[in-house]
Amino acid sequence: PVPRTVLLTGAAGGLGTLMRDLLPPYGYGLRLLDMRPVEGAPEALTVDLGDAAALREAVRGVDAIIHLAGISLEAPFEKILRANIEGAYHLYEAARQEGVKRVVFASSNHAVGFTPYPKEGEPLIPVDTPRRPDTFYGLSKCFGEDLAQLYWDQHGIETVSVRIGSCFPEPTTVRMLSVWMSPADGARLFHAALTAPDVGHTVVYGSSANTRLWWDLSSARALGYEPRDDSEPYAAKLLAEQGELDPSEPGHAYLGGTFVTDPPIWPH
Ligand code: NAI
Ligand code: 15L
Repeated sequence: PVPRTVLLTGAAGGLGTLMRDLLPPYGYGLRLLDMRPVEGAPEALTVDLGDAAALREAVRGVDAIIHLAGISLEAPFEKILRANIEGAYHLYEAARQEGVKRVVFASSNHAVGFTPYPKEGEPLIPVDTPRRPDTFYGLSKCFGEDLAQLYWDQHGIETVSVRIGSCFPEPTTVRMLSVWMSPADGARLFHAALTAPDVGHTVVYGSSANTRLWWDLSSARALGYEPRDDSEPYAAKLLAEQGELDPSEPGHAYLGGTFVTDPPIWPH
């Protein structure tokens, strides 16, 4: 069945703001949630992932959940623990108690960020490559993926864990030429993740069909995802400005880019 009412957590964030515009044309009615007010949406639920009772109320009656809320950069472990680890647990508990059977989980490339990216002629990185988180942030995404697997095995709640590359309107770095997911492709992938039958717990990489792609999109395509965008039109300008990646520099050598050496810190 095609889910119609979808809870979008993290609706005030960058990706949430993009998806609020891009998903309704597919026919979804979105219920918005964030700990911050959502601009232009006074009806949005202002709920912290730490508030289990409020979360349970928020998921009541929805057909599916897109879980974007959480700390999206590196932070002290205690903060990551509360927002991303305990927060994801509260969300899955709410889903279990209210009978919600499909979740799309915003995982991240940083769950495997310490994986060297493939050099020319080497195979693309598969989804079952060993976890190599590059930060406490990436580690929390590993936890989220395992939590999703547990709730599938134990409770029959299905999840697509999307290891998102970089979903922004345009690629702005040479690394992003390989990991960019255009917002329109992001919406295509979330739509596929919401509607594909029998996903159990499926892990996919989230990116466009980039010429310089580093990872294998076949598990995403198996859901029916057909990416239409490619970062290549941005390549000449970005390479002229920034030069080629130099894999002898640690901040250039891995999937996670500078997260491995100098991660951006969550400002809140
Ligand atoms: P963002 O930081 O712009 O948005 C995250 C939202 O979550 C914020 O609006 C924040 O208020 C909310 N939030 C944080 N802690 C919360 C809590 N305890 N309770 C309720 N809400 C809370 O991040 P962005 O870029 O929109 O990313 C969304 C999700 O996708 C995140 O989980 C991030 O880790 C993941 N992701 C995003 C990528 C991207 O390229 N944008 C790449 C890989 C993963
Ligand atoms: C992420 O996981 C972050 O949430 C996002 O802000 C970007 O930094 C992205 O990864 C990336 O790797 O570019």
